Amino acid sequence: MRRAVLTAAALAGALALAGCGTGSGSGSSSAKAELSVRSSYMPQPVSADMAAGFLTITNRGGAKDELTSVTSDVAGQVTMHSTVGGAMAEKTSFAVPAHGQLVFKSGGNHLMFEKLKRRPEQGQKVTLKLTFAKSGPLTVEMPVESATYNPSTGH
Ligand SMILES: [Cu+2]
Repeated sequence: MRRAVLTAAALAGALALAGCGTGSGSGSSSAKAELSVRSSYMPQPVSADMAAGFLTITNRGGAKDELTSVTSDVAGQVTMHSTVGGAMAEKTSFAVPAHGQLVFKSGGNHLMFEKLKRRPEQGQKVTLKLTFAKSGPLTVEMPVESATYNPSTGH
């Protein structure tokens, strides 16, 4: 009998705690993606009709998002590629994990600017628009660096 009472009390306590937890769950503003872009650059293209671009998208929010398309004023088309085992594959979207990063870097994921309208040169900037599944679009001013630029050394 005593045991049964204790169990009931413990249960009631657990329920009360659970109720408290859901009641204070109104602070749900962190449950969406908060995206920002850094470390963007385009190596000055060696070809007259195609260029590559790299950047890092950081998500400080508690929900994932998805990069679904990229457009640019200098290119007729921008495609997104992954590199797996040395071979590149075009992808229609890239996941941006919650509290994580989506990295485009030399030798890995990259953007391909196709059908160039002009040939970007070192010192110029290229404007990009990134479109996401949930978050609003982001505009990026991507600097054009030397053809052999290495972001870890800065040259
Ligand atoms: Cu590619």
